[in-house]
Amino acid sequence: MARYGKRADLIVYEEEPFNAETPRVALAEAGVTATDAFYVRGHGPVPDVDPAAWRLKVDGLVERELDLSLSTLREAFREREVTATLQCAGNRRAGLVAIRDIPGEAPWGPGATGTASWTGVSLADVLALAGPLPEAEHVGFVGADLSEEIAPAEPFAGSVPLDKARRPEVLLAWGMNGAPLEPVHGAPVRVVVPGYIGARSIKWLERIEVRAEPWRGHFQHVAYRLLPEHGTPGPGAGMPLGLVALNADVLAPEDGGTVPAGATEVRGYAFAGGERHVARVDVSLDGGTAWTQAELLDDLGPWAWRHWRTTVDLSPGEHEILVRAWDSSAATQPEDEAALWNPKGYVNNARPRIRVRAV
Ligand SMILES: Nc1nc2c(c(=O)[nH]1)N[C@H]1C(S)=C(S)[C@@H](COP(=O)(O)O)O[C@H]1N2
Ligand SMILES: [Mo]
Repeated sequence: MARYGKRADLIVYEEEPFNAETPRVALAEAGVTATDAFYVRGHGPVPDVDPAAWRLKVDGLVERELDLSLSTLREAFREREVTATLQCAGNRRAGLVAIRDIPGEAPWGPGATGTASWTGVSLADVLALAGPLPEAEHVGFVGADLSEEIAPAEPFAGSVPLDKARRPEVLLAWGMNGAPLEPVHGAPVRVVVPGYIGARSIKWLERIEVRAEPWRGHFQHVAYRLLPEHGTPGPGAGMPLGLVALNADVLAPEDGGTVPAGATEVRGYAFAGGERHVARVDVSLDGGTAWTQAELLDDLGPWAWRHWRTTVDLSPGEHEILVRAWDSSAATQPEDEAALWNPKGYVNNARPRIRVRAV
């Protein structure tokens, strides 16, 4: 058993802070990822938060500052459930590392993502009580964990635009997959911002600050920004990441594996991010000349990925299976992974390809 009640087959990159990804087989099991298989991304140690003593402060550009207990939060606002995919901006970084090393960043495969049903209250309802002032444009979230990736250590934090924060799908969540939120996933309360990079879904939430400007702390002003290939990370350098870019990967068969010749099922996930949805997934066996359309599986609602499947006929020998997803804005995935390389290794959304040998 890995730590924090996780399955033993999670791929652990770091023990402290704990960072582990879901193996492809576990992602393939169901559209909703089991909690004991759900990936964990932590920039600091899991803080010890006592739910009975926990308070949520809401301050900044508001008419009324709030200081809420957990029971007030649960009783004063309407409970909601949203099924949403979380995806780390570093998901699939391994493909970029293979081109050129990215020191200091975990070489995540396709499992720094997962889908869960989240229970909580809408941030919008809490903001309505606080009353954002006319100059408010962004909503910042501050976690209780201190990250020593930077000196002096900083709490993990970030912001989203006020327009997004006012949407009903943005939750202050205490439940995950029908059970109380686990400590490693942000208990007692985390933010869930569907459609945005995982880094905006702040765990161990302690404070909400309504602001005129985006968050200026390390995890939004320096990290989680997309630099040009030869760029240097620094305050304000590169573009801030927010909405998730269209992405997909193959979950079965195993890359580099051997399968019986003949009919072979190919499965995977595709996630559109933002307010887009997955419109189509194509599979090619000849490097992208001929494509067949995969079947999209369970529709888990507007904030979740789509699993997909198709059956291909494999003659004995080596095969490369190439996939491209399309979203509702008619965007498809970039062809060339090499063109996506960036110094921090974010947003590898290139078309996935796997090799299998049929015998
Ligand atoms: N307080 C806090 N919130 C956080 C983080 C963190 O390190 N501290 N990591 C973020 C990142 S980068 C991601 S991808 C998601 C991961 O959520 P999970 O660990 O529940 O899968 O949490 C986000 N929220
Ligand atoms: Mo992340």
